[in-house]
Amino acid sequence: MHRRGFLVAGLAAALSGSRALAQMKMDGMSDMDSMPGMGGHAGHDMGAMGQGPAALPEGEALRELPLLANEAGRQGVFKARLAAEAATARFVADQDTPILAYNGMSPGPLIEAYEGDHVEITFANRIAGEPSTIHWHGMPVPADQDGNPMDPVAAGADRVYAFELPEGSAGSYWYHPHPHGRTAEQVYRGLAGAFVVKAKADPVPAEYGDTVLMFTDLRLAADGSMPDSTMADLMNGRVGDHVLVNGQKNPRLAVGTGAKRRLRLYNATNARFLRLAFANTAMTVIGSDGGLLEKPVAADEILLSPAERVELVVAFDRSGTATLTTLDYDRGWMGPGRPAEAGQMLLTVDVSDTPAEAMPPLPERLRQIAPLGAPTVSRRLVFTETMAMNATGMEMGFLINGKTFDMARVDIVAKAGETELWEIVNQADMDHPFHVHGTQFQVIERERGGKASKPAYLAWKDTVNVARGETVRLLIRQERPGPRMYHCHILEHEQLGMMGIVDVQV
Ligand SMILES: [Cu+2]
Repeated sequence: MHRRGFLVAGLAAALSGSRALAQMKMDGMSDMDSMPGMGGHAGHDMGAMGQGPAALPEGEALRELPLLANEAGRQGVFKARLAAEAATARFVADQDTPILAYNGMSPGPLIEAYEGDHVEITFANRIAGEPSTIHWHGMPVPADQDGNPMDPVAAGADRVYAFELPEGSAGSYWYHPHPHGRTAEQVYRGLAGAFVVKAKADPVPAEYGDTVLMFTDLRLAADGSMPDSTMADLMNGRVGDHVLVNGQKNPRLAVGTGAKRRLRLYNATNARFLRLAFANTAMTVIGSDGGLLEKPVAADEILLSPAERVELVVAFDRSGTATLTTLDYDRGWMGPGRPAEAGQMLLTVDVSDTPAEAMPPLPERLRQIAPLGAPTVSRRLVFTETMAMNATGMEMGFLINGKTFDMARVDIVAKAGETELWEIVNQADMDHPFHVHGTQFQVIERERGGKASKPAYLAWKDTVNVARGETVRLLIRQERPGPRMYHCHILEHEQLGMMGIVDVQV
């Protein structure tokens, strides 16, 4: 409210032009009309059509993400080109869906490089009339190579991103656009890809394979197009009708009894919280955003908030069907139309009676993680929302320490190489997944309702969910100088201002 608030309509105009503004006003109205007791999905564009979401074909064989070819032709260098451009996808028979794609694909091609590699990727922005960038999410790259909103690549322009992958940086990273005011739309229209940095010596048996499962979220209008975002989408973050895995709805995988598979799960959705169970299997967490844990940890379920990743070893010891499904999770939904979180089938695994080839056991120790030592500085970041109805519409603001993002303002000055304690305090009514660029951090404590708890294990993270009413304390050390973004990774919230800049100085 007050001076910090936004008028949705004015905001929409600023973000996406006047065409989207009209759309937003209309959808906003229909949301409000349906407010009392209507269970309809606020995000839908279907009110006028009277139809539910389109049915997508299910049960195709799971496709592995195609690899981005390395054009360097010599050891220790990864060189390639990524073009962001308009493309067409076919999610439903006989309907073309205009999307955005990297090299014609959504999700984009899988980048696989090794610790110690020099990476050089030429980005060609071929999105008509829109700036873009490539942000290397979670990766230890220099500030001026990180595709932040201060370094846009104009429509039609090319730029080279170059960086080294340090020893010890093996992990499950990803890449996506981060242009000012356009990130949310470019991502939900299709721009996101996985970047796996492999270790030269990997303790996980090669027999388990190594498969990326990238979750994205799709909403289709009756004509096969992706509808513009509504007011409910801006408030809650855009949640679609279908969670896709590597671009497919509920694909199938076939394994023999006793098989173990290494799976890297990516939440690449704009705003969907994925609480996951894998029936008829045994799940073991072996890695987080920034690579392997010290030891494997058995898990019954996984909560992946937007932008988080987890590395699993899944054992298929019982023949029959094993399904990866979503469970209910209440992340605080504003207004009507809370989507059904539970019961989405993401992946179906057919476990045959035929025994799999013998699988070596997972080692008891995976690697050592040095705890970040005693902090020299403490900081407190308070997340709040302001929302109110007034005569002209809904006013809302997404704030960190009472402020919305200003590209020209440095919010925090930090010193390279120094450990800091960051306390992320969520005083808002929704969960907000907190992300920092340029480094990985270690969560040391969570506090909720006056009760503090330590995490069960040490892990490298670049994104952590901060539930409503919760405080998360983490240790963080930036090694490289330059400005870095920190923000909520519900991309609509980031876009509406829940972001700041930490300037790291030598
Ligand atoms: Cu948020």
